[in-house]
Parts: sequence; structure tokens; C-alpha cells
Amino acid sequence: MRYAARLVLLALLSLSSAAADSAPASEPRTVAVTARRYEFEPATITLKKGETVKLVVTSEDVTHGLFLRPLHVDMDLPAGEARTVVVTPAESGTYTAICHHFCGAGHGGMKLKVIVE
Ligand SMILES: [Cu+2]
Repeated sequence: MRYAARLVLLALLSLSSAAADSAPASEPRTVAVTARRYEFEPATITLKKGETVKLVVTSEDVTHGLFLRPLHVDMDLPAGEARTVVVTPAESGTYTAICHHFCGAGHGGMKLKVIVE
């Protein structure tokens, strides 16, 4: 009985250490972007192909959006709130993300250039 209990305990211990080993080595790099009428700041961000990054986007004034189909980014950005999306670009290239929530007269020119190296 006692021996069996020890075996179970050993099995549980090895399971928990296996789970710890499979945890990600480090947090992804964070890229912060601010949205405001009628720009994103910075206006250009540079990512690396295959690198996972955490994109944190905050609107300063009204509701904006951020849309970039090739990177599967489709964010609503309510005023004053930070929203996060994790992206891992699969292809290098230069992309243009747009605001896809009408935010005023300059809405059509509100773009974020995304370079994937
Ligand atoms: Cu807009």
C-alpha cells in the first residue's frame, strides 16, 4: 500500500516538472502603438518573420480600429483602453494596417505601416 502511494507521488512529481519544462522560455516582445485622430504612433513598426510579438494598442481619444488581414489583426479600440493581440508574421513584406472604425474627417488616411523583415 505504502509503496504504491509512493509510486503515485513520484508519477505526479514527474508530471508537474514536465509541465514546467514545456512553459515558454520568455514572454514575447511587446510593441506598443497609440491610436488617435488621425494617426498611429509610431507610424511604422518593424517585426521579424517568425517572431511572436505582443501588439498593445491604445486609443487616446475616440473608438478606432486596427485591421490587417495578412496578420489576422482585427481590433476594436475603445477610447482609453489598451487592447492586445499576439501575432507571429509568417511572411516578410511591407503591409498597411488601417483604422476600420469611422473616427472623423481624416479617418481614410489613418494607417499604420507594418514592415516584416
Ligand atoms: Cu478611423
